[in-house]
Amino acid sequence: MIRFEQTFMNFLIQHQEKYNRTYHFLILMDAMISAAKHIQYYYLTSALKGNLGLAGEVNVQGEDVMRMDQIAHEITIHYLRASGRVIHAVSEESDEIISINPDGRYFIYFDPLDGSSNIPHGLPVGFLFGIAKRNLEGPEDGHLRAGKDFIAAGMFVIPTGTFTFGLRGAGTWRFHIDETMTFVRPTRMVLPEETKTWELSFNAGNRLTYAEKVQKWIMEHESKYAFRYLGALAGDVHRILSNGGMFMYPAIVNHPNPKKNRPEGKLRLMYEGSVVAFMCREAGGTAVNEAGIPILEIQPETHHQRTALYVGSKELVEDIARVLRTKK
Ligand code: FDP
Repeated sequence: MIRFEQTFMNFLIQHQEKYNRTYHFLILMDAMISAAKHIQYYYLTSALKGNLGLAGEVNVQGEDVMRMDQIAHEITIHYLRASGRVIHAVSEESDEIISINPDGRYFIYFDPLDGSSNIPHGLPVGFLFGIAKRNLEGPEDGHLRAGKDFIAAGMFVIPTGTFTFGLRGAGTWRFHIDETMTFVRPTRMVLPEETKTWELSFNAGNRLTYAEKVQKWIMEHESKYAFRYLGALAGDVHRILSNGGMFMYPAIVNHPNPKKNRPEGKLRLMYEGSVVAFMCREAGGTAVNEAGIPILEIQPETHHQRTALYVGSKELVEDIARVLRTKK
């Protein structure tokens, strides 16, 4: 007997009235699901098509290779245009803010294929996005919204086929792709309080480049937790949401080559930091930057703004935040 599972769209319809989301939002989310499936399909077959290479290369058929992240960007913009619900989009793959429909109701901030070091291997990458509402009452003031103003945020892990989705006030939920490429079986994600599964996730090769107080915190705490690092934010945060613990990408301030320092952090605020911070908040966790300020409170000044990121279980993030807020 075939078991029919609850689909993502069905789940959204059920939550629609309760959380005051309109059919416009459903149409936008339908576009994002279509984009994700399309990217998933492309990614699964991209090694065969020679699309895992760098732009500028030529594949075995003598055709110009398009980078997978450019393909993913174009796919997403195509579906967003077709939906007609978005006024402006910010994409990791575009220097400029993309105007889509002057009558659109939403801003969307996305990274269509995050975790680029995994792409040449066909290993897991992420498609992350955050959604905010435009001001419908008066002239639109701007399009750079802090994470606290998001109404939803999500991440697809590609090609694993999982979709984690946070909806303001309604929690964070995980879906899995089935054999018909439908995202099904909502499972509510709540960060475990029990510490025995907690993990720490950071690029260990960078540890001597972190601020001394961050290095000290790591030395004092790391033996208590398992260490895991995939190198793709969506995959690493996927694990933290299930197992608890903390993902961090601290500021680089002690690099032997000072030109390689990144005091402002590496990850992007609008479509990486705020997205995972929003989902973590809805799952009972929190996130801060290098100054110990909550990520969701940071008002972006530019659309590709960077941030340091500490995200995960409240107790751990708040503990390191106390250290980050101290002078030394
Ligand atoms: P990548 O540079 O490979 O695209 O956003 C960038 C990101 O990946 C995140 O997905 C990932 O968490 C992090 O950077 C990995 O950076 P490192 O390779 O420096 O560890």
